[in-house]
Amino acid sequence: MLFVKKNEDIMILKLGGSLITSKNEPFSLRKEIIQNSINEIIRSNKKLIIVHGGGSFGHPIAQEYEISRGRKNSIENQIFGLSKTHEVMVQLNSYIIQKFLEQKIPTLSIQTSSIFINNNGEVFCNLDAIKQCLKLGILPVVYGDIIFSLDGNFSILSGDKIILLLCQNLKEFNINKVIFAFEEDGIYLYNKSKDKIEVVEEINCNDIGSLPLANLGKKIDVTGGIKGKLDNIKSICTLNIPVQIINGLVEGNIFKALNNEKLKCTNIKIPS
Ligand code: IP8
Repeated sequence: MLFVKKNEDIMILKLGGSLITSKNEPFSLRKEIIQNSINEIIRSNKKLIIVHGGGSFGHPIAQEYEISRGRKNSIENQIFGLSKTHEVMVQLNSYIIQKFLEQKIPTLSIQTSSIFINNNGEVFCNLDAIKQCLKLGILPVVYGDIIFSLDGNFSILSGDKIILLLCQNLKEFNINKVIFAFEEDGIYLYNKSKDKIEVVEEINCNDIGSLPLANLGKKIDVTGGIKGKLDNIKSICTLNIPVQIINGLVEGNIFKALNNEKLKCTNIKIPS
């Protein structure tokens, strides 16, 4: 079928930067993980949007030039760093697109910095290209990127924030689930009675702010780490879209999540 009916069900899948790249070594792809993820996505045959993060491509450069903090004259060559951050994200994105095309899956790169713009802290978007992709059966692949502000400033728009913006603005599609594929089994909480940390199976969206989050160590992340992720997830759930946090390293998990099959993960329940 070429054209989709109104309010067709779609899902959004985030391929976390720490999943698809090795965060310890700049510009290192986890090729096998990417290939397995792509195979599972193709096998699931679901209509979806893929959003991927920056990992060891975007984050180190963005951090070096302090892009997320906006224009700073004290940082040498910061504008060069702005284009460089974008360029390395394009490289990562191209690799993923290429892998889909090798399997003859129509896929299109959507350039975040061209469709989102910041005006006084509010992000505006033109999602027509994504809508047309979905209508034509093309898989749109969006990515965390730099974002311009109308006042001449700039920042970073994370993959997570992009997902929230898609959920808020893609009204003619019914987004029935957002899946975050990371390299952990889900959200780890500190269980006081057992004095140990464990993955929580289900979280009520309203409880997100008061969770005893376990500290799993700090990696370079210019866009807010787990706390920032959970704030975004809460906003997504508030739109009545359930969220699932899965371990993309475990073979079969992405396929299972896309097919709503049972798997070890954290489910964030929408408010009842
Ligand atoms: O990894 C950030 O996206 P995220 C992208 O989804 C850049 O936070 C350019 C650092």
